Amino acid sequence: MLNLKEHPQRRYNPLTGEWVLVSPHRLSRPWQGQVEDTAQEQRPAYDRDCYLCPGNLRAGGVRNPRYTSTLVFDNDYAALLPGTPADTINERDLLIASGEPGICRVVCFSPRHDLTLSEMSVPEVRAVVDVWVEQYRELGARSEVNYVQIFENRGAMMGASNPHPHGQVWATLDLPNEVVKEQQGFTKFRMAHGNCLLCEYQKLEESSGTRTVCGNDHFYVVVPFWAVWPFETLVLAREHVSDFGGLSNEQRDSLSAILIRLTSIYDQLFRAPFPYTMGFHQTPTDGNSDHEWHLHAHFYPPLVRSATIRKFMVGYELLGMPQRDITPEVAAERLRAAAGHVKRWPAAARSEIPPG
Ligand code: H2U
Ligand code: ZN
Repeated sequence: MLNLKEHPQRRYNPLTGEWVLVSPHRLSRPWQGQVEDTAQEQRPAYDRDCYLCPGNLRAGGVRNPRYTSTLVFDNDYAALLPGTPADTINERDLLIASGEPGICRVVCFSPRHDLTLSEMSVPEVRAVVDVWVEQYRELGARSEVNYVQIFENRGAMMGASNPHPHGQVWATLDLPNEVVKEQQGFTKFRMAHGNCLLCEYQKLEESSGTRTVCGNDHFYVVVPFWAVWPFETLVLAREHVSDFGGLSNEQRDSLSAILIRLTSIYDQLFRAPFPYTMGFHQTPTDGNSDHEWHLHAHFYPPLVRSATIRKFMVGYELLGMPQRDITPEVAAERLRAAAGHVKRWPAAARSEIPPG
């Protein structure tokens, strides 16, 4: 009999159709590899050299306004450019390319240089959520935008160029790879079961509670059964909401609170600020109503065991498939334990961990 706590195993990700190798027996392996330097510098509330702080000059020569809440601007080094010809090139089915018009924006979460989402109040994060909703609507309404990818890279380890709290929005003509895979996952599950994959998954996870991290009225956080990154989490809307366009006022507050709660737990786990890439997946803005989506966010933190040891996708993972040692169940347990040690919860983020 396969014992998920003991035996090497493959786990299936029904969202992407990919498998991950889990090796629970390998946890005690010694480590003599790279140790990341996470020396914490004290950050000032305002940094005159920061290109995201209010009133400062950006690289393109534009001066930021003296903003008091959030700020959105077109990325001065945009990876995508509007007006790019969307022509396709195909040489013998071997050399295939197509032009990708798009728009890249930067979203500053706060005028304060020294804060992170975990240290902001619910109304402050709510302002960020409102900007995301606005960006999704505004960019998604353009005929040449079929997908709006909203994300945050936090921490130098994840390649963030600046500690000032900020995220990015990339809007493209084509659906990106991960989105194409997930769309197939939702469709395949609905054809087989007549229901939404993530509605069903959430019910299943909440009934056992084994992988539950936290939750509130409208959102629920789980370490997915198929997680690749050690402390990867999935943030799910409890009701079937397809995208930011369908979020009520209450749901937006609830999302703000859960983001604060989850990032506080992460900060507590090893040492703040915990690095990660996070981002939202939701309905493409291609006007194709056949596709059914369930709004969710992925958090992909790279840390394994401490603030200094990170996971690399190398070796077998590059050539074969992703692999993990600590099981998703143990990771969820550790995140729940960390939650119990958070000293200062922002008032509205204090909601209880669902029993499990
Ligand atoms: P990251 O830290 O996630 O890389 O985001 C910062 C973005 O800010 C980055 O994409 C842009 C970079 O191109 N940027 C500007 O748009 N203007 C600047 O003056 C510097 C950086
Ligand atoms: Zn700054």
